[in-house]
Amino acid sequence: MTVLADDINRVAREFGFAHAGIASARPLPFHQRAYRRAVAEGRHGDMDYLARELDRREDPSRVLPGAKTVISLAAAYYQGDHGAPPPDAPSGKIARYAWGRDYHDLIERRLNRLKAFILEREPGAAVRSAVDHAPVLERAYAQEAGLGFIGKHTLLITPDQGSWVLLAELITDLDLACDAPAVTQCGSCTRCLDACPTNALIGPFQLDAARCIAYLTIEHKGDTPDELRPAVGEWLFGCDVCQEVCPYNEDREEKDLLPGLESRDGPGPWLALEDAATPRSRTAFDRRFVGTALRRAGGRGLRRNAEVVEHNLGQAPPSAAPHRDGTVVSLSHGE
Ligand code: B12
Ligand code: SF4
Ligand code: SF4
Repeated sequence: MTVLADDINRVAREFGFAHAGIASARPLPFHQRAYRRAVAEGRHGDMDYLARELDRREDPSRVLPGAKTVISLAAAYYQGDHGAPPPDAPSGKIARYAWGRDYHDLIERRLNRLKAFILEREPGAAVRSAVDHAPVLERAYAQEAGLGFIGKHTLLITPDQGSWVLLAELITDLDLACDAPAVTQCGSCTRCLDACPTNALIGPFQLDAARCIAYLTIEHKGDTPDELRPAVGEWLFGCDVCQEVCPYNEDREEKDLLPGLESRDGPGPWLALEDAATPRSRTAFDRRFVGTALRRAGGRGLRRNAEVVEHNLGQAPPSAAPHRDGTVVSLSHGE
């Protein structure tokens, strides 16, 4: 089905995706083993859902019976650097993927349009969409589909947008022509591992999520561990440090930005700490942050983060974060 595969690629770009590729839906034993090892070592923090239904997560045919191919899609979100913080109010940094509107709905809508296009051509086909929270090893299938390679910071790096892309998939029972897989090209570089403020990258391709600022500021429900608070620096929601230092992300320009992710449609690069820390009812919080990714942290989470950043702004920049075993390692990077 080469013609349909080519059409899917073309239409995906028309619908706003920066890249599309197709991989076989077979399980990927290398990634299965890496995933199981990470879960066995407790590297998923308290994101218990990652440890559930492992068989399902590792095999697309458990998500869609009869699955033959995974159409992997990447949406670009780079639109510059943070720039200086607003001069008028102490503020915290927002990770770039969250500057505009929440990507889930934006991508889901486009996935549905692409699905409708496929069903028009192949009315009997089974097609299931997935973005982020579906049980799919998104980076692994994207690499298989040739969209880019997984870097040592564990993220997918594309030739055009570097790692500044979000991923999504359509799993199908169609026997589409597959693309050639990409191979990792980090070489001897270790910039991301050296720069991670909390030493969350405990080895190449190994992330201890429980130490990652993205986890601590978005997914984690409890307090920020005392020993990691200084290293969180100014990050109020998410963290981009391992991507900022990556040579594959150097000199990026805004290109193929997914419509809706523009920072004018969301919080943008900085959020006033006072705004983040304002106590609000559930309804008032939802109203204030409606349509943005910041809702994921919840009111309590944002208040906790604002308190950490406020404390850090009054302190000298952190120079070291303790490893899991308690030893202190100097950082080459300082927030
Ligand atoms: C849970 C989760 C998190 C957790 C854990 C992150 C992680 N690396 O696992 C936390 C909250 C920390 C997080 C943070 C972020 N996340 Co997140 N996250 C997810 C989610 C929902 C599941 C990931 C997962 O399964 N983790 C499980 C563990 C076991 O995976 P892992 O340790 O990385 O192991 C894999 C690889 O490293 C690989 N591997 C292991 N060894 C080796 C060796 C070699 C040679 C190779 C090639 C590969 C390899 O095998 C494993 C299985 O594939 C995915 C969406 C999805 N369904 O995939 C998004 C996803 C990975 N996140 C995404 C983003 C954007 C982020 C942040 C950049 C957000 C931010 N700016 O704050 C940070 C980046 C932190 C980082 N360096 O990874 C994007 C990444 C896009 C991309 N370009 O790759 C995804 C794909 C969401 C999406 N739909 O776009 N995330
Ligand atoms: S997102 Fe930040 S804390 Fe997490 S691995 Fe990357 S640099 Fe480290
Ligand atoms: S910073 Fe270096 S090691 Fe890390 S992902 Fe980029 S190229 Fe790979």
